[in-house]
Amino acid sequence: MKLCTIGLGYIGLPTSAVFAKYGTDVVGIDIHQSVVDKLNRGEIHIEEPGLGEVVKEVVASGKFRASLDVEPADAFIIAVPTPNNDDENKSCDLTYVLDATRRVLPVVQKGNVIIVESTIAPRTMDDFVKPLVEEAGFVVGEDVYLVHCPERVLPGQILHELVHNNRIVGGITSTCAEKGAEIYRTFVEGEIIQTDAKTAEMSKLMENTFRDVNIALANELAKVCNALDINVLDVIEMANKHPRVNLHSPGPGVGGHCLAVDPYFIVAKQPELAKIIKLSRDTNVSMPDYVATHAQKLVEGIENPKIAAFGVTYKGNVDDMRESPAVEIIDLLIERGVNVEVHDPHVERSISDKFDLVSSEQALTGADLVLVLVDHNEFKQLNFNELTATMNTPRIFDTRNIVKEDTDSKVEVVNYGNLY
Ligand code: SAJ
Repeated sequence: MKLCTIGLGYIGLPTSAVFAKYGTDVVGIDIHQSVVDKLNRGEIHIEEPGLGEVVKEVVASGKFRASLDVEPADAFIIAVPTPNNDDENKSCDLTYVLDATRRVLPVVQKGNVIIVESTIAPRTMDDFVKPLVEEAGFVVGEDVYLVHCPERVLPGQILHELVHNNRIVGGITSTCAEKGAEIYRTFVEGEIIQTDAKTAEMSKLMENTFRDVNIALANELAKVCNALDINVLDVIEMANKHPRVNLHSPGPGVGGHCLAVDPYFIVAKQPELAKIIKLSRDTNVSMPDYVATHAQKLVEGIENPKIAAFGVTYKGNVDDMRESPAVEIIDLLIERGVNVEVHDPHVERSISDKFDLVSSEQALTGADLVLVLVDHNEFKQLNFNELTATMNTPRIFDTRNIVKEDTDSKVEVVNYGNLY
């Protein structure tokens, strides 16, 4: 089988590499010449554990190559971004998905399978993608098989989850779903569940929405407990001893290109009905201001205070800064006139024009607060002696509850449990 993947980002690249590793001939398409060149040298442009080795191997074996131009193949996988539109309810911007479909159609032949893996608004396959394929003269389900197979892998564990997670394969017809399932059987060891396209679209969106709503509940609880002088972390620990309760962890906000984006796709389709989903988004969006305001309070009374912000990515042990609440918090503090120096061992260049990245030594020197914004492994064991020696005021505000207090040291650790 030959596969042509459109989009070589966080999903398209690992998916292409794994198909190639399992014997499929894969050509991956990207619009960036630099990405194509780098991949063809066997190097990668994103951070993901284990990915570098697999790409190197499949480029060397000739099973994978990258190109700017779409080529004929047996199957096509579209894995391009679906950002929010700039409208009131942040609806799903289908531009890249529809453009990719239009690019593929001129090389499509009878019997081919077209798969959209990008996360899309409910009914996108039926209402937007299918008509494009029909306009090109194909009968969907007879000439060409059209499928939505949403990606569900967790950044940081993509290679493992690609193989072991269950897959939902939503076909426009049941034959489409069967043809799609056949392709994923190449390497998927989890269950492959066949359904229709709109059920697959909504299931994917609800997975991320479920998590977003639960994190919003934890963040709301943190605010309520803080106002009532109750330790929220103890509350969560106690409540989670109940066999049917699983409170999530409060944090500095919800980032990444999934949870902070996808729930809006549902809200935009039914704004009058999707009320909890919208409110949860609002709660999570409010967290950066909450954290920035509390960080400012913690340095109140200090003349020209300096904050050392640790971490800019949307979560730990990744290099992805998309929708990162950490970036928003740092930008907010800088806009409010606070002196902030920023350190992140996983990132080379800041995406914000408001700050650059510095070494941890430089950030800590003369600082009055370490603001831990990301749960990178490197931040779990901060050197308390270094902190006491170099900081002006040895204090930490740990928004991720990862720093263990050292009672022998002079460093004060504040987290959501004792913020009140
Ligand atoms: N977060 C919290 N508290 C928590 C858990 C997470 O504040 O208790 C924050 C994280 O720090 C981060 C954000 O939420 O900012 C999202 O992180 P995540 O680890 O929950 O998820 P993502 O965005 O990395 O990946 C999600 C996954 N979806 C689910 O777990 C339901 C993944 O399986 C999907 O494939 C991915 O979205 C996607 O691409 O849609």
